[in-house]
Amino acid sequence: MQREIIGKYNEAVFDTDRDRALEVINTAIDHGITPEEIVFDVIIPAMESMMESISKDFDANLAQHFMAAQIASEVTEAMIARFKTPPESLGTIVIGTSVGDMHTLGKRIVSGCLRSMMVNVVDLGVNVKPELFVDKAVEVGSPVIAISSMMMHTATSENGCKRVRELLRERGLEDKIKIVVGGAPYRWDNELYKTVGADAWAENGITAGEVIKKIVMEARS
Ligand code: B12
Repeated sequence: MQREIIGKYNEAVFDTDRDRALEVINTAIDHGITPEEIVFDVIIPAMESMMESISKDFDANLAQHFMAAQIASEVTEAMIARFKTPPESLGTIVIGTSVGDMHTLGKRIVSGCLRSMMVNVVDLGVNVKPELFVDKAVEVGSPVIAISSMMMHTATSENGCKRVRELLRERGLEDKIKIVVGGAPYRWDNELYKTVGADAWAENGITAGEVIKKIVMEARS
């Protein structure tokens, strides 16, 4: 069943046929597949295989990338809203993309994973200024600032994670708030998180959830 759904969903996404993709997902839900399974076993692998084929197919254009990401994003949002409601929140964290970065999908998936792990998420959106990350983290008592960067220049920018680190240092918050980063550049260079001044990184939504939840739990004890 799962394989059939993945096949049909992939076909619809490659054809950038939004309605057909949603129909495949709705049928799967009717057959008892959970929203969590849809995101982790269908949407993410489909996105990965799309990325792989895009990197091989030089005719694929930006509009195609965008449409496919939009469909994945729309389905992900709808499924995340239906994830099992956590009985009790373990804590709250803030997340956003760094200045200049409009890529939303990875951040949404990380947020969804965290919510399903009982961690409350304040999503600051895209193009988030360093000051806002820090001010909001202080306001909501977040032990983690999670920064998503999908481009090398937004990951390494002086106005991104590096500036968040400076602000935490200036305000004496380094013991209370940890920085966790993620996105494509950190997968290309596993040591990059240190260069930009982060405390940790994670390569996908599930490991991101695990790394962040661990810090939240440590902050509680
Ligand atoms: C889809 C896409 C787009 C879509 C975005 C749609 C949207 N609403 O998000 C559109 C078409 C709009 C787009 C635009 C652009 N893009 Co683009 N895009 C991509 C693409 C193909 C996939 C990104 C994606 O959605 N991945 C799927 C998700 C599920 O994966 P993910 O984001 O990596 O997230 C996972 C992990 O990284 C991790 N994670 C993510 N965030 C976080 C945060 C934390 C805290 C943690 C712990 C973990 C974590 O968990 C996530 C879930 O598993 C990538 C190629 C690639 N290989 O990544 C290029 C890519 C990122 N784009 C790129 C570029 C250059 C651009 C543009 C500049 C193109 C242009 N000339 O206009 C613009 C920039 C717009 C801007 N200012 O941000 C380049 C960056 C190159 C570089 N060296 O920096 C890439 C790598 C393509 C390439 N090979 O050249 N893009």
